[in-house]
Amino acid sequence: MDPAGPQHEATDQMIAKAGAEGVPTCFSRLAAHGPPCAFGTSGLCCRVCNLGPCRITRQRPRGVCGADADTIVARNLLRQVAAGSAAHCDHARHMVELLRDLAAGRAEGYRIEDPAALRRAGRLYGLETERKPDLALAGELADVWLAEFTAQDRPMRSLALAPPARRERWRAAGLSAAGIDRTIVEALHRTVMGVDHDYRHLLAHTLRTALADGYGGSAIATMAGDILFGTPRPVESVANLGVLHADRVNVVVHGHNPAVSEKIAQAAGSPEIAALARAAGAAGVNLVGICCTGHEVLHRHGIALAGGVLQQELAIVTGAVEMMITDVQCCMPGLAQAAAGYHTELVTTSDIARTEGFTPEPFDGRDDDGHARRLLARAVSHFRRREAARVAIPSQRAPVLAGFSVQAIRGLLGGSLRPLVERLADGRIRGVAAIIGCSNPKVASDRYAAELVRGLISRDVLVANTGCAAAASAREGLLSPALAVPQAGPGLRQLHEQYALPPVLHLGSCVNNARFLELGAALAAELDGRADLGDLPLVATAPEWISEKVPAIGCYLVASGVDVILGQDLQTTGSPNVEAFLSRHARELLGAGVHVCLDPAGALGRAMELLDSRRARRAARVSPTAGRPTSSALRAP
Ligand code: NFS
Ligand code: SF4
Repeated sequence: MDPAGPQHEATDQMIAKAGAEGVPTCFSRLAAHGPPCAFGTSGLCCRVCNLGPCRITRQRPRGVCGADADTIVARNLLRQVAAGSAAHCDHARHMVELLRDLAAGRAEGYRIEDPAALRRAGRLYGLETERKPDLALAGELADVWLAEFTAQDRPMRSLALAPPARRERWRAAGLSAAGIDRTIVEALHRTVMGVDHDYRHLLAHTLRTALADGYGGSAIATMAGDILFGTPRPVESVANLGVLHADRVNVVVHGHNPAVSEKIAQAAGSPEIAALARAAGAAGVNLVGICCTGHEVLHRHGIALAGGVLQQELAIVTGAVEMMITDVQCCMPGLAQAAAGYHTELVTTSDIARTEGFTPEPFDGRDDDGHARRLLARAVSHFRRREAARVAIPSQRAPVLAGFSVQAIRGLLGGSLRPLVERLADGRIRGVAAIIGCSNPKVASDRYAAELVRGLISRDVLVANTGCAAAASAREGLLSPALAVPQAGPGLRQLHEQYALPPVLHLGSCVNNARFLELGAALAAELDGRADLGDLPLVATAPEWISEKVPAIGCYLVASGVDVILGQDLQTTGSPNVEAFLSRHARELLGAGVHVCLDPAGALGRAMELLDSRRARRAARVSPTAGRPTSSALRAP
């Protein structure tokens, strides 16, 4: 299988098919929209009150209330980060509630899939883990986690997932986030008209809010998912639109909540559903994933990945999808227009997500197994309505090896991260780069991510992939060791030869970026007890961003000491002060900053520079950053 260009053809073919059949997609709507509003892209549009909305220009440098560009841009960024963090954190809340209900005997059909993950998490929070039954421990842990949402005047306990040196920095800078709910509510309060106007003070709360996401929402969602559904282990599968089957009932799970997709996955494997499909004239039921929920079932069941956020409508355009089962986040409302052109039924399983054209089928923890079976039976009944003449499934599918939890990585390396730490120290491996975030049709989709990943592995940088960026790598064959290893440098090839650790590690969904924080903390601990993420050759890149979740992730990575390279500007270009804060001041204070590199060659150069200088600083045993905080700008009141 050729890992290069042709994999894009699947997407291109379906865009062309949609065009020929008059089916609108985000690609056609983007073209119709033309260039976006410059006030919006620069962050200079304020609509937080009805004195405005106000748009800042050189002639009108202040809004009606007197707010300047710095205030408005910082306020908009904080609102974005609060919304992105809220998405991850509310997802986490649903997982913790499920764990609590399970412990109380109220979540029929669910169980503790991974008791070792439960005990691991219990120990992290100082719970007594050895002398009690799983469900009792699960109940205690769920209570500890729920208290992370409601904590008022103490920092989140989950911040202790970071190395002690990093926590000390947060304390000194006043960035230790209180409870998740309080932190996010405060973000909205501060950004109401007439409250917080100092851009530095607003940006400090932006970082604080992001930390509530990274160490709160995202980490808790990841740990709870592992407990309930299993910690991922390496698993083989395939990816790209070619995973749909012409002769089977195709069902797509799409969204982010692993609980729903898990139940669908279990039901799809049942003989009862297979028999129904055969009776309907199909060869069986083919379950595939889109977006982060797709990564969840890929990692735990090896279920094929049809694509990321940009393939959601295109999967329907194949004409071969009987049902798409969505939950929360990244499920475009435009799916309804795409599905209207075919026989596809759209289902929403979340009580908080309703879209016209989607059938509401909320999963509520009571008889979710039965619910999943009934949905699949209905999907089977749609098979007869498929118009054979309009079915065109692209042939492209690439082999994938997924399932790289930190535990799986450690397992492959012989039980300890030492082999990786040693190679990072002597330069055989030049660093670890997280390549994360969405795919965006505004840029030459996926090419940035693919070129960057190839460049990094050829220079012996281990790549950790999540979310849609991982789906992009999957399409390029970069998640197949057989295809990726020959493109890697000698250090990574040797690592693969000795330990079977491939050059590109698929860490999971977008909330699983917490696995990158976990990996960083574990590498730091392995290096020496006082080390910090800022001391390690780590970097992160979000080549293409769409969702507000990406600015949130970027901010918690920077706050953790990991430099972040964005392939597209944040909506902050209207304030040079805000941009200087995020790039330079953050570096003084936290040892890392935000960089923007619009082309992949630039991003590759910057990533190598950052990684090499981190390794050189470490080797010279010089402080990895500009040292103690030099300014009180980030200090909490
Ligand atoms: Ni994360 Fe991007 Fe969405 Fe997942 Fe994909 S669009 S912000 S990667 S699916 S969340
Ligand atoms: Fe305009 Fe100020 Fe109201 Fe924003 S808060 S809309 S800048 S008056």
